[in-house]
Amino acid sequence: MKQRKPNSTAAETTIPDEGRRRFLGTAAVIGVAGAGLTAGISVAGAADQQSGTAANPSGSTGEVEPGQLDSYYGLWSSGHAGEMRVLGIPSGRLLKRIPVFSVDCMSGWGITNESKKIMGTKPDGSLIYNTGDLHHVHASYKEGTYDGKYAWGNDKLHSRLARVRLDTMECDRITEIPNVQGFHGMFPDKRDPVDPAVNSTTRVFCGAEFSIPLPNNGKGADDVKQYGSLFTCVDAETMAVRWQCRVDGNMDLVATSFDGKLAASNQYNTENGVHYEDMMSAERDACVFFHIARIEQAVKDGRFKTIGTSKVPVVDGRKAANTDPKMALTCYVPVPKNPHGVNATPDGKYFICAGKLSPTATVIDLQQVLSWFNGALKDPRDTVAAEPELGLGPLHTAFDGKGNAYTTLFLDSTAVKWNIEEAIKAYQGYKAAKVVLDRLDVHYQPGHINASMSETTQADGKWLAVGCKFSKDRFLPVGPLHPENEQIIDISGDEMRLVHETPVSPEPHDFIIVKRDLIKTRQVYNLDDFPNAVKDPKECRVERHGKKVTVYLTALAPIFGLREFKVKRGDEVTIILTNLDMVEDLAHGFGIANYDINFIVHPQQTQSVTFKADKAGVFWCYCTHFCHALHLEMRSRMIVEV
Ligand code: RUQ
Ligand code: CUA
Ligand code: CA
Repeated sequence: MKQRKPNSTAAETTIPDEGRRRFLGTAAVIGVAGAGLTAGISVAGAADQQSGTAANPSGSTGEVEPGQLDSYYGLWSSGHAGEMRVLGIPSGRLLKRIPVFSVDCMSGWGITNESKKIMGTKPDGSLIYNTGDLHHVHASYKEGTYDGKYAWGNDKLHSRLARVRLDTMECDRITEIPNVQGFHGMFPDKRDPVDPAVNSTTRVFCGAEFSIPLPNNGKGADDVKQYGSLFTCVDAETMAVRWQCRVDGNMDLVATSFDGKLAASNQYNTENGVHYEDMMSAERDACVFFHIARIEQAVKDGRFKTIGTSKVPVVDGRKAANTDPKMALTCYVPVPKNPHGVNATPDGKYFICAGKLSPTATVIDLQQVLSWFNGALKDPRDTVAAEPELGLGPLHTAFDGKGNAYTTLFLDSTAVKWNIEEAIKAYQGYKAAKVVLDRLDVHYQPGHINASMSETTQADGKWLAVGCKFSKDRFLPVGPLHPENEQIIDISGDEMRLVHETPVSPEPHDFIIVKRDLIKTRQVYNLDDFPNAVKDPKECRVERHGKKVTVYLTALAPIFGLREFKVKRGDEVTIILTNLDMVEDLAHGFGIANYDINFIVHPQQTQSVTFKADKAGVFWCYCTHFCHALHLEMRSRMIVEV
């Protein structure tokens, strides 16, 4: 195992102490004016970031000194923990967990009416799904780089696409995709569509990994010919499903081109096998390309079907229906068997499909793919520009913006740095080509890999994160399941250098590393954004309509607007709570003893809960979130009368 010292990188600027004190001072003053004895928690970090002051990590070691800020946001998935996470990079510090598909009793996600509405409920008000499997995180783009608006995460378990607003870092929409299972790969447009006449909004493309009977209605389970999988396009703004494209084989990861013309997905099961031996039987699988403009034209022209009860147009992208390249919606490029990740190079020229069962990565030239679609190229295999041998178990690839690629080798437990143009020369027969530039042991069995700003026009070649699936001996053991290990690697020099590692709770898959000044967060909500806001403590009251009772409540440190409220056993109670505090970071919580109710409200935010008052008695409602010197005293009583 190589242990290397960090490359020396240019020292980044430090925020002067004086400036920092000023921020602290301002925050403290607002704190006093706004809420009396507030905890006076400093908000220097947010202030730095909002004002755009360049604070720094110490750069070369990846350690971020106490009081200093990271230079990148890491947006991390969590797999079957069902949440999105925010890490500071390069430190690897966990800054926030964003519940998405999972219920979270700190924030009240899945408990408040507002979050339940986003997650989806049954007629009785309970959640449709309590679980999810969030694999991939990608953020919205404008002109080839992140615009700081949204991040999306997929749910492989229930085939849902979730959107997180990056200003509040909270989930605001979830869409379930019809007629698919195992929705895995996902990637948004990297720029707005080329032809606004056909489509004027940004899209998110979603690949489905499992084939299912179409329609999946209990018939045809034994007839594999009825099975299929669909590639889905979701509107980034409305989050509505726009269209689907049926393919042969399955899909796995998804990539999009920088010009908005192409999307692709790697296929490991072109065999359409149901059992794993069948899925490995063919020597070659494929990377399937989608000609987006043609698909959208076909939808516009009415050349589609619908499946089952879904109204979403489904076009036919299967091989048999796409034999004429000039009309084809899809192009199947053969690649070695059972490939995995497919990634777009930041220069916009290539997609790289990692071999998984083959020790190679396949470099596909997008210009050549377009040539095939124009009829100028006969064999789809001729779109391949290179196929370097990298090592055992290539899974995912990241980029430094200097022409180099970094691929994880799952079986070798290494990250390999290689040069794309050299690989192309080698493929053309040039013997002296120097393809592999460096190898670094990682610990252990890496899956995803990503570099700072990797799949954008601003790929900056500074930091690489490698998501290691096993940490074995790297951390104190914590029972049967070890944490996973995110290793942070300095890629600013010729050699990769491991600078440190961060244990993470299982099980992250993919992640992106975004320059911090591209994301502008807000800390205080706007009262007017909540139609049900209780705008004044004087408006606090209890209203009854038959057995339905609504409690209008405010929180203003350190008191709730009602010291007590009375309901009757058997009532359906809705509590609407507005936090009237205006100070950054001054959240209040609301927990009702023995009633399984727990949520928080941010400054100027309104949240509500609805439940059945099925137990008589006195139940203390208390502020669960530390807010004030009198936080413990911040209480109300729910009196449930018989
Ligand atoms: S996958 S280890 Cu869910 Cu992204 Cu490749
Ligand atoms: Cu309000 Cu603690
Ligand atoms: Ca296969």
